[in-house]
Formats: sequence, structure tokens, C-alpha cells
Amino acid sequence: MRIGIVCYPTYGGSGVLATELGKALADKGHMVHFITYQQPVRLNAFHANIYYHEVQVPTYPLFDFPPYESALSSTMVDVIINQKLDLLHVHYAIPHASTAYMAKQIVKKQGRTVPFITTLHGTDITLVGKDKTYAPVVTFSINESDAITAVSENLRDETYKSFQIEKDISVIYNFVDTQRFSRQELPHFRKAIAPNGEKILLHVSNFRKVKRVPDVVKVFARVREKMPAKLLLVGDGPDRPMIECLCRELNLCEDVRFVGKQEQLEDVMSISDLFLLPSDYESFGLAALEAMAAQVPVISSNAGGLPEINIQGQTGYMSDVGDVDGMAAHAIALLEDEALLAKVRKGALAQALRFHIDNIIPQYEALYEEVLQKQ
Ligand code: GMT
Repeated sequence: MRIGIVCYPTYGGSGVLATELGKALADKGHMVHFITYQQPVRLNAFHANIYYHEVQVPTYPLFDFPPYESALSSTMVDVIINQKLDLLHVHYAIPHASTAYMAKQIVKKQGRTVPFITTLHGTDITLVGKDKTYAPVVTFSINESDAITAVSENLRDETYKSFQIEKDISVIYNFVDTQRFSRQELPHFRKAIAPNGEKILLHVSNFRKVKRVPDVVKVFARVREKMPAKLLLVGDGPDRPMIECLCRELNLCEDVRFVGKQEQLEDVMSISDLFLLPSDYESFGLAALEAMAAQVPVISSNAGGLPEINIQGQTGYMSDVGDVDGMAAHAIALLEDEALLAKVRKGALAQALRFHIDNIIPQYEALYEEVLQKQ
């Protein structure tokens, strides 16, 4: 098939998932055309069957807000026509579903029928999409999609609760390449971070409010009271200055490393003992799944779709949102008990294998076939 993928090219989970999906589809022989305003972060090497089309947004003194949506729709039209696309798969509803709808209408006038599939990822529904400024367009464009997928049952249910959706939403879970994330022995790297054999706790996110990164630091502070430990903070975002202040207040600077945005996440995960994800909401928690593939147990909140992947006592532990004492107690109990830690590490890997990339990609391919047959 000739597939156009539209996503955010940045470090967000939806862009990562869309890029990994495109790479996997290309490996299976499909022609994949990425349409974004920047090279997606995980599209960092040459791949046969992958093409990249940059959306150019010309500026003009009249524009306080350059019309990105119009530029994106026009680029979609260009790629649909010139690359003979069979379908579009857009990730994150805003604004990709409405721009795909627009592109579909334009090419229809030229006699081309190109269906589009919208994958809902999380904040496009639970946070941004619900905002009444966007809600009518989000509702309309989801309903106009030829197929809709959500990355967890929770996100599907939240979508039905928040919007008047008249169509079926299929759940197709996030996936992981377990081979890429399989745990490696990296003694030099581990020693560089934890020279005296300290435990290593890890958090990866875009440091937005929804991630509750201050809770990560508070959980770590309690763990460090009980044992020597280091905290690795991967990523960057608006809450970072506030988190740095909190580390200073709690006198943790020596033991907290901000390592910024990292491409080699598998290495960071390989040297970690626990992954912390205390989010206010998480439709799925892709980073937690990648951690599990590297045999890193997950200490998380029980918000959103997290209970669908983090199984209490098997792959890690969950507590209510904001219960830093509970999360710290679970973290300490795990780190102090070698046998329990080994058992939960095995459980985490077993869970990651259930979401193996090879189990999930065929679900997207089957959906594409179904949509094309209906045209
Ligand atoms: O984590 C984010 O806020 C980024 C966001 C995105 O859409 O880029 O991630 C969402 O999509 C991921 C991939 O489907 C999910 O694994 C994340 O759980 C989800 N984030 C939230 O729901 C907060």
C-alpha cells in the first residue's frame, strides 16, 4: 500500500508511535510517506520505502498566526496526487483530522477517493480536544474519519464520554520493538551515572503539568532517604525550571541528572532499576512499555490507561494520582528485595512481549484493508 502518515515530529508519544509504525510498515514493503513540518525524531536514518515531505509554511506580515493547517492540507493534496497514495493515517486529532478531511474533499473534486484513519493518542481528547475552542472541529473531523483508533480502552471510553461520536472506535494498543529495547549490560555507562553502585530511578517525559514531574522528585527524595540512589530525568519541557528549583529545595542536586532529550533511550533504560510515571492522565504510557521491554519495573499512578499495561505486583505497582508516599513505599519495597525485583523484572518483560510490534502492526494493516475495501 501507499500510505501517508501525518504526525507531530517532536518527542511526544504520538509522533514516536507514528514514526515507529511507519518504519515497521516500510519494512513490510509498504511505501510510507511522512508529511510533517520537520523530520520526525525517530526517523534518523535512511530507510528503504520511506519518503519525507516537509510542510512549508510561508509567512506574510499580515499573519500573526501562519496558517499551518492550510499548508498541511495543501501538502497532503500534493502527496496524495503525486505519490498516488491509497490512504492517509493521521496521528493526534488536532489539527490532523480536520486537515485530512479538507485534503480528502479537495482530491475528491479531482476524482480521487482517499480515505483517512485517525488515531487518537491522549491529550488530543482528554485535554486540548475537550476545550470548547476546538471541540466542534474535533468532533466533526473524528466523525468524518473513515476509521478511528484509540491507543487504549480507556481513551476509547473517554472519547465516547467527551464527544458525540457516531462511529466505532477500534482499540489498537501502543507497541514496542522488544529487541531494540532488550536489556544490555552497559557497565561503563552505569558507573558513569552511579559510580558507587547506587540504584538508578528513571523518568522520561515532555515535562508538562500532566506528567506530575514534581511527584517524581518527591518519590525519589523518599527513596534516597532509605538507600543511595540516583535519578535520571530524560526529556525537557515547560516544567523543567520548577523541577530544578524543587531539587535545590530538597537538597537533591548531587543525585539528580537532567540528561535532556535522548535518542538512545534503550541505553538509558538498560541501566535503570525503576521507571517512575506518576501522571495525572496517561492514555497508555508508551515510555513505560519501552521500560518494561528493558526489564525495568514501573511505579506509576493508576490514571487513564495505565492499569491496562502496568499490572499490580506483576510489572510494577500503581498508586492513586498524587500518592507519593504510596509510590515511594512500593519503590523502596521493590529495591530492597532482590528476589521480588527479579520477579517483577521478568513480569515486565513478559508484558512488553504481549505488546510486541509484530502483534500490533498487522492490526493496522487489517484496518487499512478494511477501509480500502469499503471505498
Ligand atoms: O505524553 C504526551 O503528552 C505526549 C502524547 C502525544 O500525543 O504526543 O502522548 C500520548 O500518546 C502516547 C502514544 O500513543 C501515549 O502512550 C501517551 O500515554 C499519551 N500521553 C497522554 O495521554 C498524556
